[in-house]
Amino acid sequence: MACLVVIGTQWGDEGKGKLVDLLAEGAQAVARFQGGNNAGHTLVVDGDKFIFHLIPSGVLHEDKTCYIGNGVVVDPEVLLSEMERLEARGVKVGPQKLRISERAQVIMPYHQALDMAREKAKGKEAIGTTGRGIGPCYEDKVSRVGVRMIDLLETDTLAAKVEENCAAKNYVLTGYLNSAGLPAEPIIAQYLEFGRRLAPFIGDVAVELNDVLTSGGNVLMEGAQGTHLDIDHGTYPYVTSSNPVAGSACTGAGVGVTRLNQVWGVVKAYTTRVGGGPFLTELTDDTGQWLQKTGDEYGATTGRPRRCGWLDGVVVRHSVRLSGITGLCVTKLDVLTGLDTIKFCVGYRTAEGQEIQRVPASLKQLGGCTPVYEELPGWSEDITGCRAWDELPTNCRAYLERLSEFVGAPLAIVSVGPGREETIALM
Ligand code: 2SA
Ligand code: GDP
Ligand code: MG
Repeated sequence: MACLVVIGTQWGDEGKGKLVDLLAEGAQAVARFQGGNNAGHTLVVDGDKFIFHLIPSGVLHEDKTCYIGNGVVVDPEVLLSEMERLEARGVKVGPQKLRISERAQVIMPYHQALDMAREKAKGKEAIGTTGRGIGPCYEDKVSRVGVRMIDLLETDTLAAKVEENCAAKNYVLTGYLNSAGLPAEPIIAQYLEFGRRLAPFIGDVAVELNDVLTSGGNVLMEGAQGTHLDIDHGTYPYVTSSNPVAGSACTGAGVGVTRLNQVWGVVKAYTTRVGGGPFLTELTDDTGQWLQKTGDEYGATTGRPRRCGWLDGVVVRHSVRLSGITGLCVTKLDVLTGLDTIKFCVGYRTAEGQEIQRVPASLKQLGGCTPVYEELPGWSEDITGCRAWDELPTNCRAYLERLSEFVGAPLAIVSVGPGREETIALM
């Protein structure tokens, strides 16, 4: 393995959490490199369900160290409560187990206030964010006014930054967004207290991860969200504010490009999207509702129902290209059981009648496209007990083979249920 990056190839919620938990077995370290507590990564272990928002999905393995890289935006309150919830369930999360980059940006109360007030002001045009303050926090990072984890350990630095930021943010919140402003003092006191509690966990994650690799250890990089939510490569502006593509593992964890060996892309066997934005293969009919119900498609962070539709090969192929994906992990195949026919999108027909196999940057152009489908026969056999390729029904294998051929990447893993054991390894 050495350094394996696991990313989402669609609009998130492909099942990255399950895969990372499973693959963590062969790693010494598991690291998050982008996003924040907008993520909801679900694991089902021995029938017990865990949802992680900030803590990497390797945390249930006793002997693995989990890292939160510099590219992650950290809400310390959410992190501390996630740690407490884990401890209450018997999972110890000490400073040997969890390391947080001193360079990671901190989500502040004014980030969340801005996120929610802006979404409200946008009305019908809202992005459909998770309301966790992700966008405003990344904005401050790029504007060079952000608070970093290390600042929580320096009273003067923190006080100066919070005072300056509150003044600027309150101007916008009260002046433009018709919302309440936030006083600086209580925030400073609260965040110094968070810093005091998190101090033993804060360190130079880039150095520590490189040490693991240099000493021959394996590192698993855990992507959050999905490629089509990428701020550069996704359906902008209906995207998140980070880069979920594999290349971001380098900048977001402080590991050199030449250290990455493999990139595995997680593909849900159909497509879901939560929040606004284009979704060409969306089904607003009975089949869409059936997928939503059968797949239990609700946001793992906000509980919002996820929009559902057919698998879009153009979307996945775009992701294979952008991240240099070397293996596909196909999840939720079991959800498709019982459908007579399954549609697979292999192109977009533009308003002018031309067939294309790439995602146009213009939302206007994309909105004028209709999906071009291939129809494949479904299967009715229960596949949740399958543990080997040959045990899968012929039609099921044909669907997977067509996907792999179309997107140009080999199959690595097939997942037939949420549990760790409900998995077929092919690599
Ligand atoms: P944000 O909050 O600024 O990142 O929102 C911007 C867009 O990114 C989408 N987004 C997500 N899409 C799928 N899953 C996510 N995590 C949760 C989950 C989502 C939930 O695991 O189910 O619970 O609602 C996630 N996080 C961000 C978001 O919907 C916006 O379209
Ligand atoms: P992530 O954000 O990519 O980690 O995915 P989420 O946890 O948000 O959503 C994936 C959901 O699908 C979770 O509830 C998982 O437990 C579940 N899941 C993962 N793999 C499978 C699978 O193969 N079959 C079924 N039925 N559920 C799965
Ligand atoms: Mg999720």
